[in-house]
Amino acid sequence: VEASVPEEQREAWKKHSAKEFKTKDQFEADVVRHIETTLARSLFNCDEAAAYAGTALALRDRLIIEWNRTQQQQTFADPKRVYYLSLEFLMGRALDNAILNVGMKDIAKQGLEELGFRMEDVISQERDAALGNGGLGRLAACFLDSLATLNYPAWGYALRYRYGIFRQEIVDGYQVEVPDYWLDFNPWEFPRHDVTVDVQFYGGVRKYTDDSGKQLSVWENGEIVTAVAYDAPIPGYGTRTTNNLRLWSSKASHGEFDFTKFNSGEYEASVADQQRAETISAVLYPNDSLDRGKELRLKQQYFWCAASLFDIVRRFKKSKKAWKEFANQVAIQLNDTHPTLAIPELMRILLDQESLEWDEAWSITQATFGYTNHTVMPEALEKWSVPLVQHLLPRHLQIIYDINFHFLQYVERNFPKEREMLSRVSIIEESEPKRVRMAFLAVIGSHKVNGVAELHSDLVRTTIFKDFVKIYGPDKFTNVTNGITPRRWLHQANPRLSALIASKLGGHDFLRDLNLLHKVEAYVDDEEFRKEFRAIKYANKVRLAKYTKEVEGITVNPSSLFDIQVKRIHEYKRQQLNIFGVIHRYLELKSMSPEARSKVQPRVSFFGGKAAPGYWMAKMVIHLINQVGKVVNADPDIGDLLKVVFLSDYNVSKAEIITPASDISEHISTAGTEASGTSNMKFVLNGGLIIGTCDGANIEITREVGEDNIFLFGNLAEDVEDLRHAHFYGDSFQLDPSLQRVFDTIRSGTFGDAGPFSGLVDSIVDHGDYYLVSDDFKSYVETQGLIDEAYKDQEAWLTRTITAVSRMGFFSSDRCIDEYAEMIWNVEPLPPPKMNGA
Ligand code: NBY
Repeated sequence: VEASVPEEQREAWKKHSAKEFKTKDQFEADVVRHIETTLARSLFNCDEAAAYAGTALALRDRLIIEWNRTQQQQTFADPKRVYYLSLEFLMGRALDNAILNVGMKDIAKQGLEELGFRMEDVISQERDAALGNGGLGRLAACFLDSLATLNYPAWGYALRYRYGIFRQEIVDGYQVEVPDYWLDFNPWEFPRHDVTVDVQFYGGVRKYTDDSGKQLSVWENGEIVTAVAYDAPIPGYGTRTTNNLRLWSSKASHGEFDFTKFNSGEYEASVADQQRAETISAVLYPNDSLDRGKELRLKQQYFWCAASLFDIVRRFKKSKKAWKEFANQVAIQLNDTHPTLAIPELMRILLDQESLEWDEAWSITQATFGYTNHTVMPEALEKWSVPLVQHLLPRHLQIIYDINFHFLQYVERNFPKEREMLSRVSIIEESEPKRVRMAFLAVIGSHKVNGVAELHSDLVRTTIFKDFVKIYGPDKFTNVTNGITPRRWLHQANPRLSALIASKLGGHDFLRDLNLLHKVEAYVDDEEFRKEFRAIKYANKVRLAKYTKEVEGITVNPSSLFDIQVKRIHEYKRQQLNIFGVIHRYLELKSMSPEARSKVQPRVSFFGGKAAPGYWMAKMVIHLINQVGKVVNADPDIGDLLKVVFLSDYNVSKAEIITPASDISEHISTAGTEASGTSNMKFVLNGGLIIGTCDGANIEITREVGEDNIFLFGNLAEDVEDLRHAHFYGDSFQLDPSLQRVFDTIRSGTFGDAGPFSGLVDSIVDHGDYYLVSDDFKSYVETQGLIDEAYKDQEAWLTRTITAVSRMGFFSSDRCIDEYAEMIWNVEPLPPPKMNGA
């Protein structure tokens, strides 16, 4: 390829090719140049926002050089690539990460100081890229970091939402949603106006016979919406590999607006067309575990799948390889069922456009896709109404029916005696209206299906996909326990702890090989190490206390035990169990003698998280937490013994402040409901312990850190069904007296009007307590008591936290990505690009 460019031209390009800054001076020069020329500002009107912009642009220049090289390198080498299809990437801030990954932390810090700015202040100017709801979206972001760090040739594909997850404000104790318009200034994205894909909706299917007499289908006469690519560089840590995250933005296919319509007086109609097209990528759906079946959501899914598949196929076709090579060049991972339409879309391309036979198309498709499941809860499993799919995607519905036909034939042949199985496993649910079971389509169209923690993967095999294990055999189903990137969740969030570990381990290698943390255990009795470890935890608590004062106006004592539960608000995650426990604690404190009170371990209960806007119960949980906080925090009897804080607008950048500050964090879902959890890993890695149920990755965390270093409580997953049954049919339902007292207190109006809380209490008392709050309440409260006692022995506590940190190596997303690469994708790393010159 190089040879096609004349020698002199190549020389000129080489000579003037962009140089990356290496020294502090060069860094400062780049920052100043951007502030002066790109932003048209000067020394005299450079505020922190401008300093951020200048710094980001300087860093961006560096990233782009490495990014271009990586992409060139990947184009030349043409290795098998991974495509991670996720409707969500919860990236958070990019600047700090970029500085770290190119190894310029010290230079940037000093450089900014010379220019008159503090690095922390500059970094905190950046808005979060919040294109996700919770764990699923953040997992995708951690995976991108690991893929680049491990030099895997990989792309992420998603939508460029104009509005990310809403900002949460708390007004009178209630959640209010505010739009998150985040694109005012986003230096990290590159519009590729030349990379577009026309995506079709609606229309009809016509059958025809081609020249060779072959029967073909064509989908035509639909509406066209154009997808425009926006790319963002994803730098790896300590490597030049810089991968690509491609986000699609929707616009009307005819550009600005339709002049024919405009000129014929249909100006409004023309603008409406344009707006309708742009609506597709306008907003992220804020539900984190509920399928609402909205047409616009299905449009988003198809728009994104179609644009991404077109792009992937276009790239493959450039290599001029035969179709049978496709799955040797392309691995596509489906992050939950949201991208399942990619399966019939690839079939459509292969059948209708490339004229492949069904069997060949199908084996290519199956070999290409892998599917990750993130939930076994029935209300979260996507099912699209058949009439809706018929209307929006008529050709895809045909293909889905054909896939189902072939599949059911296969089942019938192999399990002739099990006729009831056919309706159980059919992709089409025989409801009114009929519905497409996306999870079944994803299983059938993939070669591997994985859950995200061991218990979850077991449940996947024994509950929702039981029949499919029988049909395909057990090897199609596997587990890849989730992980987190230690770059963001240790080094960035907790630089001092990272430095302490580095000082003992002789460098930061553990950030690339987290198993090296095991060497920290040798320092568990080292007085100097312990002292610094303790000081770091305290400093992190002081930082959160300061934040709490500034932002929420609540004073908390950093010497208290910090108990934190931050995650999406959901009944299954049981923030209600936590707040009922807090109320119980409050009532106990109120009834104590001053003498008894003086022996109590002071505690701050922090909560944070967003409720889906239409999820009433979750919103009432937020309200209850805030109301309890109002009463408890103002009670002079209580003082520092108990404070209750709701941290509003929990997001990735706030998590970076919150996570390092916990003594205890809560992961208390009803057993069998939380697929994995990932914040549990973040908290322990930062020197906090867990109170948790035997659920999700808590189980593997226990295995790794040891039973003495985690506080488990509550019923087991295997008993949940019987317990639920007993709530409905058992004859002796007795509420624990202390929980009864909590409910009486709420009903009496102690925390304000009890009306809004009746649903919460009734769901437990009258409606079967589906999430088993009453069943676990006693053991929860007892375990919190054990924690109070344990915390009083500060030395023993410290030993536990250090030990736990040293045993967290397993939970790096690097380990996780290597497992995907080997078990599911069959891809190898590609050595990073060499840099010439500079
Ligand atoms: O995925 C979470 C799981 O609850 C958590 O246990 C796990 O650790 C994490 C990563 O594997 N799932 C999750 O965050 N799900 C969503 O955010 C989500 C978003 C949208 C929809 C469903 C679920 N949706 O149907 O639109």
